[in-house]
Amino acid sequence: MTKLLLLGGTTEASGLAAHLAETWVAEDPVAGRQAVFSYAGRTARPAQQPLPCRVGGFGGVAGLVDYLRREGITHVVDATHPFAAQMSRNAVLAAAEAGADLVAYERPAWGAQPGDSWSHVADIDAAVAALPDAGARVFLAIGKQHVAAFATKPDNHYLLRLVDAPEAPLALPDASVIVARGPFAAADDAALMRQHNITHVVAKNAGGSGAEAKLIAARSLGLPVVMIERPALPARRVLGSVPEVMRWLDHGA
Ligand code: 3Y8
Ligand code: NAP
Repeated sequence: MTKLLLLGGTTEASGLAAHLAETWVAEDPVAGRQAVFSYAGRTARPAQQPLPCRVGGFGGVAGLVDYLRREGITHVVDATHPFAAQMSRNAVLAAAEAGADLVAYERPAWGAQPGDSWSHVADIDAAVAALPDAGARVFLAIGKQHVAAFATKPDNHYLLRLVDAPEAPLALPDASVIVARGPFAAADDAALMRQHNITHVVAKNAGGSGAEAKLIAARSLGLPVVMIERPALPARRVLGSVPEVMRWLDHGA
């Protein structure tokens, strides 16, 4: 019996879930294979998945060990976002303790293309430091969890794109909000940036296609991008495609 926990929350995770449901789980009518999809519960209405789905934290490493043992999980695919560092660290430790096999399924980081003007920074605070002290018009598409960090530079205008409408007033005196869920299109992002006279874009090096539109738009408009590089993650096996994950699942390859 193979029972898989898929830690999701990205375009790639959704793609893998669709493949697993259509082929891998369906292929074995005696239910020798099961898969469950897991969301953190970060957004009000996470996208529907074609697999049984659980939402919410596990309760740290110990909680995840208990879950893995209780549910008889034999394999874990960490397909969380490259910035979901805490989840990835917990998953490596818990899988080792519970004796489950783990791989990460991750997209490559973006690299600057000709015509890009990127400045690479290590984290959110360094991104704030990289911005002008006043007068800039900044497109912030890094989620609501990190907005408060920019309050130390209140004399810029911030255009925020969030998955859910903010419940409380924003910590930024001069900001406007767009509520939208990716994946996004470059032409729409370019029109948005022109409409708001954006002068700077701040982005996480998410990789993949779902968050890339703003970079393509910035390039077409010749805008500078402050690129936040990925957090360091523990050593683990990283696969880059659905076929690689399926080979690993079926043959440990
Ligand atoms: C978890 C699951 C799909 C998945 C879509 C990807 C692409 C679109 C683009 C911009 C950038 C941002 C943000 C973003 C994108 C995909 C992918 C991606 C960036 C959902 C989703 C979950 C989340 C969480 C959410 C965060 C936030 C980040 C908005 C689902 C829709 C900015 C990251 O408090 C919060 O609101 C937290 C929001 C974490 C970043 C952050 O750190 O705050 N993603 N986004 C839900 C859960 O686990 O409970 O609902 O589908 C997934 C996607 N978001 O198949 O359609 O693959 O990354 N998501 C970033 O990458 O920069 C927006 O606006 O250009
Ligand atoms: P994080 O900081 O690494 O995780 C913090 C805690 O949230 C984890 O310790 C865990 O709680 C819980 N958690 C995270 N992902 C989970 C999952 N898939 N299933 C169950 N619990 C989960 O994570 P984050 O950066 O807040 O991201 C949360 C989710 O949003 C992730 O699934 C990620 O894929 C998705 N997402 C994040 C970003 C981003 O920029 N961070 C972008 C797009 C999508 P416990 O310790 O209690 O187990």
